[in-house]
Amino acid sequence: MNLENIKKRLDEMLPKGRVSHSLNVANCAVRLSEIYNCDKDKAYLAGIIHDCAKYLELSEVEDYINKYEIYLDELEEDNLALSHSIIGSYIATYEFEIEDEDVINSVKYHTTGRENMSLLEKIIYIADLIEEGRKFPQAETLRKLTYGGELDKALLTSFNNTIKFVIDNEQLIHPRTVSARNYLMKETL
Ligand code: DGI
Ligand code: FE
Ligand code: FE
Repeated sequence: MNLENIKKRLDEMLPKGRVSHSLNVANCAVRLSEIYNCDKDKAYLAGIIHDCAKYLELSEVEDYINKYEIYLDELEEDNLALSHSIIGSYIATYEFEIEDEDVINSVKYHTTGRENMSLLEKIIYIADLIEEGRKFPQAETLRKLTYGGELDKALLTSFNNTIKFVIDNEQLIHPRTVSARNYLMKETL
């Protein structure tokens, strides 16, 4: 599918506010690609599609899982907040016909992060949190770090924020969030 058709499909799959978040993430990811020397086209593409599965109905989730034989772990099952990134990566592959593994993985791991993330994965992860529409209290700190050349520090701070947020909300922490945080912490020591 070309970019124009992908955008049309996204307009059908997502409410207006989420389309605008996705465009903001894409534009932010392009800006970050200039700073950190990443592929701008890949950054834009990964940005616009990253939340494509965020508004699936329960029956559609079931259909996708069966059709593409998607494995969801115990925490992802019945939790679209965690599974939309995994399911989205299959939609990227099979419906948007994207072949680039790095783009696909940037969608797949944009919610939890993971160990040893690629530059594109890091850019999409952080652009999701600092795009101009994001108003939460820590966003400004993350923007300063990210635009100031401290991408890994911004990521580590976000993983810590997420872990605190999940604890405060009495939810389960996904093991990938923990590995992402520990990996980066060891690396930046
Ligand atoms: O899809 P977005 O809203 O743009 O952002 P996102 O894909 O980063 O999703 C954020 C959601 O993911 C938020 O509700 C918290 C949730 N989340 C992230 N890491 C974990 C988590 N939820 C649980 N239970 N455990 C995690 O480790
Ligand atoms: Fe998301
Ligand atoms: Fe998002």
